[in-house]
Amino acid sequence: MAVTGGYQLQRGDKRLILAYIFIALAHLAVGILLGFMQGMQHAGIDLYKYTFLAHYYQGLSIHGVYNALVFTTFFIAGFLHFAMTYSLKRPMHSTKLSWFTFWLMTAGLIMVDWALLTNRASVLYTSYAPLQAHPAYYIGLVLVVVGTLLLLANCLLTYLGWRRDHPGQKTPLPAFGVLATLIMWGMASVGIAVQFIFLLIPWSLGLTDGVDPLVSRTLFWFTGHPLVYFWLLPVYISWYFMLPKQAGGKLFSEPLARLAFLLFIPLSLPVGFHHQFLDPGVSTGYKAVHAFITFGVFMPSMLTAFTVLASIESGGRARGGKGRLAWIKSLPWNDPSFTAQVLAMLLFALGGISGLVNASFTVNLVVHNTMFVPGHFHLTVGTATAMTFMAVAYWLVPYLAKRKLWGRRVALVQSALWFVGMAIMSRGMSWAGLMGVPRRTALGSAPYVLPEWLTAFNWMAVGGAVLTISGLLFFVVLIMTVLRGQRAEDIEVPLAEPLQEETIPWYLDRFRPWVIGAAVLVLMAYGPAIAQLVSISNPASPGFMPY
Ligand code: HAS
Repeated sequence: MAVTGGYQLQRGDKRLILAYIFIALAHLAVGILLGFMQGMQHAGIDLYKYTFLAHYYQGLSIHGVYNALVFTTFFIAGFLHFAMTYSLKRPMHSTKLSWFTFWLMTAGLIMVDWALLTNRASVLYTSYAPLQAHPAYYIGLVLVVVGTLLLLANCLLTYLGWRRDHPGQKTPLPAFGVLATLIMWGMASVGIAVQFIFLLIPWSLGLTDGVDPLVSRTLFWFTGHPLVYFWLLPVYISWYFMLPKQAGGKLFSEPLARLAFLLFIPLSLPVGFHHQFLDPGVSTGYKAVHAFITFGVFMPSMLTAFTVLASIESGGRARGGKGRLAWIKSLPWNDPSFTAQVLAMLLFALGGISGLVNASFTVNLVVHNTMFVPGHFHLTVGTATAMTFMAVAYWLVPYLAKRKLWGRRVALVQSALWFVGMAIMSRGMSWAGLMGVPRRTALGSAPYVLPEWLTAFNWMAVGGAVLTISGLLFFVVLIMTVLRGQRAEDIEVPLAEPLQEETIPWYLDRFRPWVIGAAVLVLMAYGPAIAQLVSISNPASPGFMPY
């Protein structure tokens, strides 16, 4: 099935997508800089005293929120808007709703920015109570999340319109991926909606006296784990439906691709207790259930590893590559967008393995709350997601700005540096974690640092410095592309076709059975445990702002 081709996006859509990407990248720039300062702090060099930041924890909160929440969410909103309209070859159902969504999210973001930059929300990106932030921070985040739900509504309406006009046709693949991502996220967001609206906002406004930290954390992780798949599924949209074309090949299996996206709907949700293996108040039985389902959600990523690799191989062979492995040489390694994504995959394989270490109930005792966990998530969200979004920006920004990519070689060097920097930094973090080094700690000024930790800290600092140079190069390439890139009207949008035309069973093109399955699984895996937590809840903790 030819996915699509040659559709011209409306000017308003292009502007909107560019605006989302601009906000995402502006926040990423600040986030990267703060990451560098953290790395230096761990190596004993305090750069905070030269800034307006009050302390390490303010910097860490901004770093986490900007990189993990703002960069991702705004980039995803722009990219999904693009993938939806381009693959269905029609504008969104409501242009007014699209712009309202953007402005609502931006208004929320301004509140979040204000609270973070003025040290009123140094509660780290997990918003753990009883650390308390200014109400503006919580309300701002709620507005951003409501924006993503409005995007879901607009995409669903657009899809229904498309279905009416194309009876009996299969949903084009990128749009299918967009819907799977947003439907999963819509269900996942229930946890933080309840946490923020009924617990944290009234508490921060002084309308309630206290909050129960355990109930609050449980609701957070109800959303918090699926949130990582909200960061990952747009990456898979690129790896499955775009990257094969960039490799010069085709999507190896359409049914497997659809199955992987659909499996994430039921399997991403009931796994939040794997972040709480060490928390009291939740029975071992429920923790074990979540551990098993976590091994289940590993599967669609394994499907992805094999399907995407086979699709890339089809590209290598189509370009004349032969032999068992010699085809790898024929791949378009001079294309920074392609190369960056393959490098991201290589590190993501390690990120997946470290995820299994985390998920293994008893082994989690060794790594929980240590630097091992940041070692894991810099290989996943910091590499698979961030590097793929950079790679997407390398063709999407030229397409939207109608300019050729400036500095192809610089972009290649940038991608290689991100790979090397992340490999070094995550290696240092994982190693430190296994020695018991705590995460979320100003280690550079901690009195208990052991001499044997120092080499790992230096790895973290060196990796962080390499990443900062890479980040700088990324922005140079994009800014120069917009300002100096050669004008071009014919920038190609890479959309891959399946290797062979196949009949797709109805359940691989419909979401309802998977949504019902997800709801049942969530009720079974979470219902009694949450009821128990609420029944013993003691909402007595006042807020603390220790910084
Ligand atoms: Fe995770 C903690 C388990 C995936 C992000 N995770 C975190 C935190 C973050 C995060 C941010 O069970 C910290 C939260 C906090 O602040 O406390 N995670 C997993 C598991 C997976 C997983 C089992 N995590 C992700 C992804 C993330 C992410 C994806 C962001 C995008 N994670 C955990 C657990 C914890 C946790 C526990 C809690 C730890 C604790 O104690 O606090 C799986 O979904 C991973 C599946 C991945 C794979 C890899 C597939 C590989 C592919 C590429 C291969 C292609 C190749 C091609 C090699 C199975 C698809 C090469 C090509 C050539 C041409 C050669």
